[in-house]
Amino acid sequence: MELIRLFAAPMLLAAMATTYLAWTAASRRRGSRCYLLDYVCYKPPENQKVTTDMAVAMAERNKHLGVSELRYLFRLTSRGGLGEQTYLPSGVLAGREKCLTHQDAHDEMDAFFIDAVAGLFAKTVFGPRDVDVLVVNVNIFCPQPCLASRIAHRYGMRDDVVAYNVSGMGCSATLVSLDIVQNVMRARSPRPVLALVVSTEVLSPGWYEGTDRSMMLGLCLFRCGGAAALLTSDPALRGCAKMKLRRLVRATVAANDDAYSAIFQREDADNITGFSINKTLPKAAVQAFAANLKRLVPYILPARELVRLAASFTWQKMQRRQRVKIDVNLKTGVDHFCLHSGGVAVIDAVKKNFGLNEADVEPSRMTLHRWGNTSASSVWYVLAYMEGKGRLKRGDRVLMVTFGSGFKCNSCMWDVNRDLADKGAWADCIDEYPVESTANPYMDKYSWINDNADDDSTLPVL
Ligand SMILES: *[C@@H]1O[C@H](CO)[C@@H](O)[C@H](O)[C@H]1NC(C)=O
Ligand SMILES: *[C@@H]1O[C@H](CO)[C@@H](O)[C@H](O)[C@H]1NC(C)=O
Ligand SMILES: *[C@@H]1O[C@H](CO)[C@@H](O)[C@H](O)[C@H]1NC(C)=O
Ligand SMILES: CC(=O)N[C@H]1CO[C@H](CO)[C@@H](O)[C@@H]1O
Repeated sequence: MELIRLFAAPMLLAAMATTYLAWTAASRRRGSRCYLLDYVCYKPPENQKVTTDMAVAMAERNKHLGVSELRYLFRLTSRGGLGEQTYLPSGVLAGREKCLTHQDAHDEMDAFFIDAVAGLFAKTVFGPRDVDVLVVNVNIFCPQPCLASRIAHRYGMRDDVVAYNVSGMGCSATLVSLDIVQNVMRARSPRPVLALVVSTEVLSPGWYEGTDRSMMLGLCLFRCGGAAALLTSDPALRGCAKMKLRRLVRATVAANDDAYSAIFQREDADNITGFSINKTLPKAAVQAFAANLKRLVPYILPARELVRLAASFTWQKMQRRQRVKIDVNLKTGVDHFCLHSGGVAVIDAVKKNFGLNEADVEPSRMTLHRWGNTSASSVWYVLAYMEGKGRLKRGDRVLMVTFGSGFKCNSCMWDVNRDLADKGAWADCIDEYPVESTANPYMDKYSWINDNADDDSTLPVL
């Protein structure tokens, strides 16, 4: 019996390795061709920049907030990891946050569409009438007609363009959009498809003026931003593409109560609607990432690492361990980690749980510092940071990981096609980064926020 067990392990390993090799070879052949031609991250106008002083003034003019709420809000601000250059909608900056209108939301979107989408067409040889598929993802604003129609209208797109608008799918919606694009490409293959993906978030309709602490966090983190990307399945364009999509995996852990309620839109005790963010958020992110990785890992890690994992798994099983623990070394298959810069706590949790170091998460931290949490578009800013720093070289592998309400973790693997060095939206500030500390240097001025630590226990981790 013992002998059989002893031999079973190497045999199992050999079988697993062979199956894996055959399987990945087949899936590589089968895999859709989806190339990223180019992308543009939106840089809002200078007059929408918000400094610590402006954020403090804004909080102080909210008459709902008492001293204890202000103290709480400022403490969050001081630890949020945001710098002095993030952007807010002009309606809020003009002091109209109490009475933001439907038109304000449209204005916010239009400014982005005009700048980023037009910028993208200007950067490539393609025009709006070349687009076959248009996917727009905006979470909390779904007007009639939808935003996809608004873009098709503004740019005079063809009448056979297939347009999708994705809403309510949280910060990980960028990869939901990519998944849609990839599926259309597969369905239409071998006919080539040109796809435009537009990812952004509006702040105006979601602005929260109440006093529920779990809902105040958003104000300190969410900032204006957006990105537009052009993708193709035409192999003839491979030479000018920036990256090739290798594999995309989606995971939703909504069956778990805590994960499901980690980010929730609801009314507070005064019936003011807002987004509550639960302390359980970093845990939900780690759980969703683990669920995602389980399916992604076979496609992204080299055979030797998979064999090592299989061996470790078999060994633990043979020892009849109750809980099998697998330490995946992601770095064997990934050169760059492009993580959603949602907040400091999520970045820290992912770093700790998946064996990453500070250099791996630097692009995400710096993106949070420069642009804030720009929701679904944040990964594009992170990618632009890596590119701007000249770190993306031909053949490099980039793992893009997004998190969002649901709770979802969608991730994908890109292969870099050529050396990239476009500074994009970072052009005027890339040399100032990385900053040594993302702690807010101006909070000393408001030292009274630390006078009383009584309400620290209710501070959700950022
Ligand atoms: C956070 O989630 C837990 C568990 O799902 C729940 O009991 C708690 O009420 C939530 N807190 C807030 C502030 O929503
Ligand atoms: C909130 O709305 C509910 C249902 O309409 C109502 O019963 C309650 O009194 C409202 N609360 C406040 C504080 O206005
Ligand atoms: C980032 O912003 C989005 C919405 O804009 C929100 O769903 C998400 O929870 C935020 N991330 C964190 C860590 O707060
Ligand atoms: C899938 C999805 O989010 N569809 C939305 C598209 O836009 C319309 C109008 O803006 C919404 O009502 C849909 O929910």
